[in-house]
Amino acid sequence: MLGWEEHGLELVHSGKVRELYADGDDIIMVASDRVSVYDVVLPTPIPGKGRVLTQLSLWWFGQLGDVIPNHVISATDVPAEWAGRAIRCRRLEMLPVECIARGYLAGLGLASYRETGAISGVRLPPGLGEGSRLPEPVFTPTTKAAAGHDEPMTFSEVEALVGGPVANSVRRATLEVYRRGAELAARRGILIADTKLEFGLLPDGTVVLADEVLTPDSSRFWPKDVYKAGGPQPSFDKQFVRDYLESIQWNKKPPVPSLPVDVIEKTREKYLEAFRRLTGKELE
Ligand code: Q0Z
Repeated sequence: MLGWEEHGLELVHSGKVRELYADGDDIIMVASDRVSVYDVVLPTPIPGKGRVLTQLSLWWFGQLGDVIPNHVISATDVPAEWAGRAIRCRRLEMLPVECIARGYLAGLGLASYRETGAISGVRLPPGLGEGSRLPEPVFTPTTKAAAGHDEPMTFSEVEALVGGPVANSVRRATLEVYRRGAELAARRGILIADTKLEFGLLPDGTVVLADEVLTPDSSRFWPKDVYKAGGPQPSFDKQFVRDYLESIQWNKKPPVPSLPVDVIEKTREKYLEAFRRLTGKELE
């Protein structure tokens, strides 16, 4: 039974903080206000987060239109209840690779470097540490594991999976999107340490940039003014949440604590600040 406000679309995928619906030949990607930290979703939403991240992604797609075509059909032709936080997209045949570019050492990239001196088969110079800036950005693809954690892939493995030409296309596009994004962001006070992109194919084989782009959910955003290599960096967007969860000594097991109003409000303001700094616009 559908209420007056309901869309009746088929849910095709539900992620931690987003949903994907089918609408005829299109898909509609909907960002919620949910926030995930330490791999869990908090019971407290951050009001407006879904709208900010959706509008930021749309802005980047526009900026990057000369690097690669994208899946966006319309930011406005979506059910009214999702206005501002949903995108109507071309439905693509998604590539089974998470395309990651890294410009700084953190997370899985750091772990891999410590073990082997390399990431995804790319040898790095000795002496780097947590938070170090890399001599140049590196393409560090991973598998898309259905369950459990994504595993690093070498470029040869990507070639074997999707073919040489498509592998070359996604590597070039991933590095160019990262370079352009990180350079613009740094001029505006945000370091983008790494970013994860997803690509898909149109029926004619064209490689298209999909999913979300250069948002704080798909990338590590660090405040540039306090950046100092040699240890962990604070998160631009989620640091108030992390600090709060540390302060109450949460054991990282359910039940997941809710957030106090001042933490919600300060975090909401960080998402808005990221949007304003990067785009130079106020959110409509
Ligand atoms: C995106 C994802 C989300 C959960 C599949 N244009 C497209 N065509 C076909 N499939 C996708 C896209 Cl973007 C697609 N994801 C990631 C998004 C919720 C998972 F909103 N998975």
